[in-house]
Amino acid sequence: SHRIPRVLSIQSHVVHGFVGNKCAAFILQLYGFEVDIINSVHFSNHTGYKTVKGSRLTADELEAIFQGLLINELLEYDYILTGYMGSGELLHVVAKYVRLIKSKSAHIKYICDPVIGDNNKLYVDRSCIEVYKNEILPLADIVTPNDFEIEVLIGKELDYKNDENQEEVIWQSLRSLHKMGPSHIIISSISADKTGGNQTMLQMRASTQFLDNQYQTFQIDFPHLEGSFTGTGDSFSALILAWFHKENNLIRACERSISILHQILRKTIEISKPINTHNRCGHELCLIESKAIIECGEILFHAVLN
Ligand code: PLP
Ligand code: PXL
Repeated sequence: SHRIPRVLSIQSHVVHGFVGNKCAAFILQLYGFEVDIINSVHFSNHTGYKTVKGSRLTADELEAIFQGLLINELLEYDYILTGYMGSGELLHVVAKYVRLIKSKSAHIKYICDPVIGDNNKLYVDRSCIEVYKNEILPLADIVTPNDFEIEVLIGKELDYKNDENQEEVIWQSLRSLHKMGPSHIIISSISADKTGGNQTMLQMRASTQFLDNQYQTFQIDFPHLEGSFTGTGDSFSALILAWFHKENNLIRACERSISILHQILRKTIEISKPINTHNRCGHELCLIESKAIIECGEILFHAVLN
């Protein structure tokens, strides 16, 4: 029998715009997944606007939701996806129930975007860091950190550009993170600033750990697009989940996901009105208008094995 794959997605909800669950639900439902949605925050809009109103889920509220699902025997998933959580307390409850869901079935995959911050700035409470390290990473199958999040998680600053052996720095850091739990790691973009490379390009790096300390590592180079976008990381992790399910292959999943995201950004630049975010121009992703792009999944950029 062909059962519809079920996903539990725990991320932000915004009334207007596209970040967190607003991205993940649309993308995953479009691909035919059944998505159960827990909102870690319920905000008017993302935090780039001049004001944000709304509320955050508390650890007790999250515990109650999970208890309801558990008692009704609804805690049965094929995938778990998490993004912005905000506090260590909330993450601790997530870890407890991911552990429980995984204990019932061996095939479940947990895709975790370990949202901590970017460009040396935290946008979650500090308490998240230890919970990610000690409780979440050991349960995660696929993680999608940015380069700042890797540094925080492995507890080491990475100096790519000034290091004689840049490749070694990157791969050592990936291996350190593998040792903390996840067998798949995807850094969706490293800027040319960091690598000292071609300024018009970005680089994805990814790594899979097989049994007995064997690794497969690869990169995908893709063009940098000017502009300020939100929800790209959240869309990316949902795309990875979907294409990892369809392809059962991390390389193909990454090629599809980064190619689709690039086309969504091009579409957004082409048709969207910029919004004023902290005196910069920003764009809400034009996800609905990108429906055909998401469904098509054309590969524009190819992986190169390292
Ligand atoms: N800014 C804030 C306030 C956030 O909560 C988040 C969380 O995801 C981000 C930025 C990061 O988004 P991304 O995962 O697309 O880098
Ligand atoms: O996409 C990241 C994100 C998630 N959640 C909230 C946000 C943002 C980005 O601004 O504000 C609440």
